[in-house]
Amino acid sequence: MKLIGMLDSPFVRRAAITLTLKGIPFEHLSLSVFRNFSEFQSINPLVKAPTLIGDEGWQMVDSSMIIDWAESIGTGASLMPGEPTARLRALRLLGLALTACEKSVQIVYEGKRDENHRDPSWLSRVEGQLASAYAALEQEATGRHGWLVGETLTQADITVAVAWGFTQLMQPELITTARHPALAALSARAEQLPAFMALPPT
Ligand SMILES: N[C@@H](CCC(=O)N[C@@H](CS)C(=O)NCC(=O)O)C(=O)O
Repeated sequence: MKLIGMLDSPFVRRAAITLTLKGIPFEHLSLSVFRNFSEFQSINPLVKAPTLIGDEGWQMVDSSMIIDWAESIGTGASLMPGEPTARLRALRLLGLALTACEKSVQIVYEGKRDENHRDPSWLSRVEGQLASAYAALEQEATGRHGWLVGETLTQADITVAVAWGFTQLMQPELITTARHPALAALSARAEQLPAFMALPPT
């Protein structure tokens, strides 16, 4: 099995960390959707990262689909709580964290445009959405002891920590540690886990 995409993508990184935690072996091909566009396209014409390629030749895109499948074939306890109240909380947090990832990525993409073609009003809208996602996540993380949903690591912790790390790499001036101490602490804790350390966002 091969996972294609760079670990500086939060979507690729959450998929890679999950595959690792679920004990699913994979080969990582660190191709950029920009710098390695042609090579990526020759493998998957969609040029979407992450792309998972099965030993039988099938391909799957989208980190949430890959994670869903990893849950069904992997070993060990599920990273998603089964109890409805805990599952609701995990899903709500995942929605916020994935929105944060999406908005951070949109800001990066806007920065790739020629300066004359950037849209300041669009950028300001996206920055506001990013700030709202992190404000909501900070509120959810404040005062939690243990992980975000109960005492064991869940997919919510993985995705929130990966989102935080990505935004800190890309827009640290917009989303500061000073205003998000609970998220910074959660992320620091997650980044100490062997699966996070083995898959740094570079
Ligand atoms: N919802 C998707 C988002 C994946 C995504 O947008 N990945 C970016 C890299 S960070 C990508 O493939 N960009 C190239 C493109 O959209 O053309 C997921 O969770 O996997």
